[in-house]
Amino acid sequence: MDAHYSAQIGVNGDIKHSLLRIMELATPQTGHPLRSLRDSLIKEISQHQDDEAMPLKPQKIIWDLRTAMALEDIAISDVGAHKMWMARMFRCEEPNTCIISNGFASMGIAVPGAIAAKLAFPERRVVAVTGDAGFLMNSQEIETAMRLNTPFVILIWNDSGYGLIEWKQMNEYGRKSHVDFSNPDFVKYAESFGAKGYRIENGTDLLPTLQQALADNTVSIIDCPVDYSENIKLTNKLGEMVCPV
Ligand SMILES: Cc1ncc(C[n+]2csc(CCOP(=O)(O)OP(=O)(O)O)c2C)c(N)n1
Ligand SMILES: [Mg+2]
Repeated sequence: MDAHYSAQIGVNGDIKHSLLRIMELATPQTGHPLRSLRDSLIKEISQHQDDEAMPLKPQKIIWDLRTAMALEDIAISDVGAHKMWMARMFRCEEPNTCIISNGFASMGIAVPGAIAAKLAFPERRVVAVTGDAGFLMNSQEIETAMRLNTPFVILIWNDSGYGLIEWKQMNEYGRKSHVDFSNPDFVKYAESFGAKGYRIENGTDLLPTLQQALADNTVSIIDCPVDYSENIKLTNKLGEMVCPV
């Protein structure tokens, strides 16, 4: 509960007991109240399926990711602007198939999270979806993954920056400060662990590269350039929806 969610009734109590009692008293929803929201999100993301722009737009990355992954496969999202897009647009059809570091929102969860997911569900394919900064926070765990033989894909959204922090700075101050950095060569970095590395060179490469990487029986790292100019466009669009004047 915070500024954006004002409760009509507050319930303090044991969570299990409270939920069971609420369940007894509440009337089930009829129909599908969230259907129109779901339909409009699907419509929005579908508009980007044939987008060939380079760097790739967040919506196109998510379209290709959803297309390449089976519904029972597991995506683990790190924390940053990519997480905002994943949470907003990644169609999650099965429970616990999109794991997101929320709450305290610690960066660096994606690679270790993918190892854990693969250990728990060896028969499913796993993708760690991560920003470049969050990836570099725990990328040493590629060694663990190689040693434990847990194959999965690491999809790095490369903007050479703290994308989410820049997004917040632009919203708040209209300029950015101290959020840019340079990256190592992620392909060579992957290879130095004995893993596989791929670099996306044009807008139509991501889907076939994801399909190839998902079929690799090792850790595969995809360096995918992202166009975060879409972030501010989304802020403006949402702003218009809330307050059309
Ligand atoms: C351990 C930790 N440090 C700092 C932060 C604050 N923080 C949230 S997002 C972010 C930038 C993320 O950058 P990157 O991983 O490149 O993702 P992008 O936003 O560019 O998609 C930072 C510094 C955090 N959530 N967790
Ligand atoms: Mg980044």
